[in-house]
Amino acid sequence: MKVWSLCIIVLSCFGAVFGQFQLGAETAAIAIGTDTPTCELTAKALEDIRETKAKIVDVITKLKAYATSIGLEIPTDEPEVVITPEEPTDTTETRPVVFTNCKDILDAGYVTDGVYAVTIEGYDSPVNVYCDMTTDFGGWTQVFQRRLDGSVDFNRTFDEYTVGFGNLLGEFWLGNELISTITMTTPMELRIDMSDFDDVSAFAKYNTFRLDGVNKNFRLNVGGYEGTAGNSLGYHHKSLFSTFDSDNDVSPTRNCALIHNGGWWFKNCLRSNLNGVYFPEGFNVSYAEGIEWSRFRGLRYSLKFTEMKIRPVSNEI
Ligand SMILES: [Ca+2]
Repeated sequence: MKVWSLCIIVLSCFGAVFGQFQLGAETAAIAIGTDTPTCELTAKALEDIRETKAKIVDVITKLKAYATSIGLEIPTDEPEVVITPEEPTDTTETRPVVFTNCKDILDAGYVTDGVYAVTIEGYDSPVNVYCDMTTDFGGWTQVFQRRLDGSVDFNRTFDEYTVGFGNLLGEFWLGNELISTITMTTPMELRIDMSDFDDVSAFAKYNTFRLDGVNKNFRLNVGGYEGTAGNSLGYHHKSLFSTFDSDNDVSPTRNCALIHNGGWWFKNCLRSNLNGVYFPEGFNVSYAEGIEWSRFRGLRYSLKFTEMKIRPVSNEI
């Protein structure tokens, strides 16, 4: 009711002033002689004001009644506050989620093999990797090598192996720099799956796998073998990565990568090389020029399929 009260006060003041002028100077006594001039109304003037105010209030009351009778809403000074309920939280909203490896993604409920984006320490933007979510209870982070049809040339330079090449959905090498960063950041285990052209499959697992940085030529640190394919990588432990244009093997007379057609951690050449030339089924492979894993099919047989993949050592199924 403050609006109406305000009107009343305003009109009352108007009435008071009007009354003063109407009453004239004889009804007002002006006190002069004080520091602060004051105006005092006589008792009669106050009575006139009260009567005027009562009349105004009466008029206002009648106006309100009339307004109500014709359906006009009379505003109050305590307006109804309409509380708009907050929009319900949309729980289906897609929020950016940061995953650092395929195991995290698997734990979040993504169970399908495929390409996912992960954040890698030292990289400004997410990196696409291929996650094998199904082999050996899943969570095999970052498949970093695949051979399956010979569509990609693996006889590449050191720099190309450093940054990676190929197609994540086909044949590829993820890149030594990335593999090194991942394995230097988080202890990883390695799994290698392979099969021959008779579709006989085998695997090799290593419970430690780490590549040193480029300043150490991506030196291989591998150990703790188990599997069905035989340990044909342990021989290369502590070997540097070599390509035809960067001979880092221990042979003073040979360039193993040049001889065997692909980049690998050659020591004094072969027990394995999964980055050799892809030969089709039935091709008569010469000694150790193809995709080789000596303990599985020997060094005169080039494999049909290989995948190299890693996941955190602490992975608990
Ligand atoms: Ca050499």
